[in-house]
Amino acid sequence: MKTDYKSGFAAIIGRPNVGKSTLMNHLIGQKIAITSRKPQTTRNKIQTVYTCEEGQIVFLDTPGIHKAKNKLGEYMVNVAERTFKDADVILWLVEPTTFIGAGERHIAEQLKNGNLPVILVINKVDTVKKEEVLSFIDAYRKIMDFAEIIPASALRGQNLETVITSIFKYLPYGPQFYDEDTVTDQPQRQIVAEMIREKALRTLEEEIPHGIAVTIDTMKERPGGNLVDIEATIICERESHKGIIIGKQGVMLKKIGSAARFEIERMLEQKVNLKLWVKVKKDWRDSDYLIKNFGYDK
Ligand code: GDP
Ligand code: K
Ligand code: MG
Repeated sequence: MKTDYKSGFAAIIGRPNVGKSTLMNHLIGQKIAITSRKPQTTRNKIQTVYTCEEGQIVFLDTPGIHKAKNKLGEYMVNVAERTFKDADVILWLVEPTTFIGAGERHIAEQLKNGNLPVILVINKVDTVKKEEVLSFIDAYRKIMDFAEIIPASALRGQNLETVITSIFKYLPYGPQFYDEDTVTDQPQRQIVAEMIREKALRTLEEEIPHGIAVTIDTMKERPGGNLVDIEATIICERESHKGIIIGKQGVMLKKIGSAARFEIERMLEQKVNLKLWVKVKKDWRDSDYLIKNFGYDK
């Protein structure tokens, strides 16, 4: 038995759209958390697992910390707070800037109370001049004591090895929690639902706000194992949204379906027959029952 093996939990925090999901996907080398240009894409606490010679890191992806406007918002804030408690180290992603707003200062205050080591990742440095990076580091250094400050680009994969090395520095010695083929503990259905939701958000662009959810109604492998039948429902808040999602003669829904099918087939390494439905459920975001029903209660 190895005695120098390390294992533990790293929580990824930071404002919506700072690149948390992109970073995690890149580290894991497989798409698990969905990404998009819209804020608050991530609703669930997703665990991904990174395994190497040195040990195992279990990543906790959190929804952005923000003020709750409805039940779903409240739920997302709660998940973020709970995730804090499970972590050994915190990975805080920020934008490359010298302007540190009230939101960041608020997060820093919370972290100071937490006693966990905080690794600051200044992400998206591919979008700024190299000479500027030092001034960002200086600006952030002033708001709290960080265990490490690492400039990186999640999108380009720049400096991510340093991120991994730094995380291991702060993990305890311990056993391997998951076997090395595991990349997530999320049920496959939930990942499939998230993939469909991502394609819907991307395809619809600015037309539909965040009021959509996806449920998987059936997911069954045909005998012989070379085809999976999936039926899923896109839930929206208004009749008018339903019309937009379906599109003229079903064109929009077809687009969403074929983009999603392509990605699901890649993940499952199987052919997929995907059927999509659209349903209206008013105010689903304010309903405890529906939030639970859609699997947002973990
Ligand atoms: P999250 O809300 O924090 O999970 O952010 P996402 O991972 O969904 O990323 C939001 C957007 O920022 C996406 O369009 C990403 O492609 C983009 N993004 C993430 N990391 C980087 C980066 O290092 N450089 C650049 N240029 N864009 C990035
Ligand atoms: K996002
Ligand atoms: Mg995300």
